[in-house]
Amino acid sequence: MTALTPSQTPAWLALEAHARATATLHTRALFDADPQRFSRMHAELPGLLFDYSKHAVTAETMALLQDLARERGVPEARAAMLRGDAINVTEHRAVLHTALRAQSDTGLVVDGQPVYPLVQAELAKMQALSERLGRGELLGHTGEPITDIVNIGIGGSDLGPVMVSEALRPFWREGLRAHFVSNVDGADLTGVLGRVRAATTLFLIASKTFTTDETLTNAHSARAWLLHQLGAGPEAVAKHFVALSTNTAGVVEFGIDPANMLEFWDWVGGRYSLWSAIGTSLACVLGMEHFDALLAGAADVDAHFRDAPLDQNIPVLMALLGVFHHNFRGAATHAVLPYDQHLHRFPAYLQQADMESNGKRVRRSGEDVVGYETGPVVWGEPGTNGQHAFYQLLHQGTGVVPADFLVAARSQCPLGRHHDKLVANCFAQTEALMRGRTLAEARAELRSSGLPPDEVERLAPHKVFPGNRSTSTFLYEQLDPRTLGRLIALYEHKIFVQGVIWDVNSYDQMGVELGKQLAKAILPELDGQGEVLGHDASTAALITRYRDLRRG
Ligand code: G6Q
Repeated sequence: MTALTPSQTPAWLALEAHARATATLHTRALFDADPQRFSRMHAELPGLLFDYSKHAVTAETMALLQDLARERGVPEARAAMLRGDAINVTEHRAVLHTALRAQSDTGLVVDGQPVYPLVQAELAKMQALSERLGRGELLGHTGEPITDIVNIGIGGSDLGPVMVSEALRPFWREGLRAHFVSNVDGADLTGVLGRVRAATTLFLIASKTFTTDETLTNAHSARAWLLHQLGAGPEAVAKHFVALSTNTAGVVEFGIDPANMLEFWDWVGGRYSLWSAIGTSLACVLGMEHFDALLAGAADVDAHFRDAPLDQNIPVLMALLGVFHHNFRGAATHAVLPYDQHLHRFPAYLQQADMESNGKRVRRSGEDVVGYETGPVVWGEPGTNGQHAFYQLLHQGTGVVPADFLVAARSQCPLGRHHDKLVANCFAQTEALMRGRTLAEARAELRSSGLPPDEVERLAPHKVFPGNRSTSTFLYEQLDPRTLGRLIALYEHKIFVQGVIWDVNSYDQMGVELGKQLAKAILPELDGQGEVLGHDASTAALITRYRDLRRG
């Protein structure tokens, strides 16, 4: 990899000059000038189309971005990740979520251990658990079959399973339900416990480290509730608690037999862990065949990412387009807009995946702070709801917000003309964002509605849409497990490529540590009596006021 700061590389400088020279180009004009624009600016996987022709970029932009990818060593970095090099440099760890979904043994060895057999052994355990559940053979303490799975975890040990379980609701097995508890706010656990019966509930305690305070607090409360409800002693725990973790000692200390533990490894990052034992809730509620299909979909994309040339490589294209908008066009955020109600947690999932990975300001070597934008704010809501809320800003606001639109050709829940209407809205939005509406068009439209000339002039400026707002469209056959696996993996690899270009370590999360440490210090002070010392005046006053208010 080059020793130059990314923003000093020839390709970066060329992109800066190019961005200045093309600042006034309008995508509408680019379409008008080139009827072949779509055919040249899309890429495909079986059953999935990625259309990026509505981005405000030219063929030259794309060529320069590919130069940047090469100069930043993206192909070499990709090879290093896939062969298990310790690319998580701050934690000296390999980054091998791709190995979790490998469809055959490639001979990968990490820390002296062949990876494939390890992964397969855990998958076999997941399958056994899932099958016993499916057959109604997994019995609780009282002998009743388990019907409800409660996953207790947070962050990477929650967001992936929640998102996938919601996305694949039509694939849930009959008679089984999954629930998720993450927040240490007692409202979360209380809400879920109000919907399940202790005798028929299995708790999955999902924590890579098994030290996360929120998860352990929820797990302890869940255990106390269970034993109280069943009127049983600790012997009931074995029938109702399973641990998903890398930390056997922590699991034992909590009181879960290691026989009831599904394991994963420190080369699986939390936000990349849904493919591991952390996905057990999914294997349970969807059935193993659907979990396997999810893995297979991700593996399809791993192969595509590894083999496709850069200019046809969807995650690479996604990453490069993002870099162009964030670093050369001033976009600070990135919207993810699924026209798919079941993907309603997808933006939240990607928020963690992206912002925890690339929300960094120190270069990988630690030698200096970057002098350019890195990870954007990622946000979004499903369409069409968003259209009646924040799309106003996307169309007519002052900022640039590149956006991803995702939509299926076949609905998971066909109902009359609903799906065609959904799709029509999706396509209409990307067209409107790209084309905009000129002043002349606004005037003509107002005139044709019969308004007097002075009203036309008064209103026309408000009806102007600048257009030229960049969007990608992902059009896929249907949101099934394999397609979802593909979509997630596309974003994972996009994040990886951007991290390489920005020269940040996408695989640590030091930024979540400081708040955790301070919370530990403050907790005992909430019960204190005297003066609050050692804090700034605001924090001290808040602690004191909290003590007063809590007393009532
Ligand atoms: C993800 C992060 C973080 C983590 C949670 C839960 O990449 O590391 O979100 O997943 O803090 O951690 P545990 O799984 O260790 O409880």
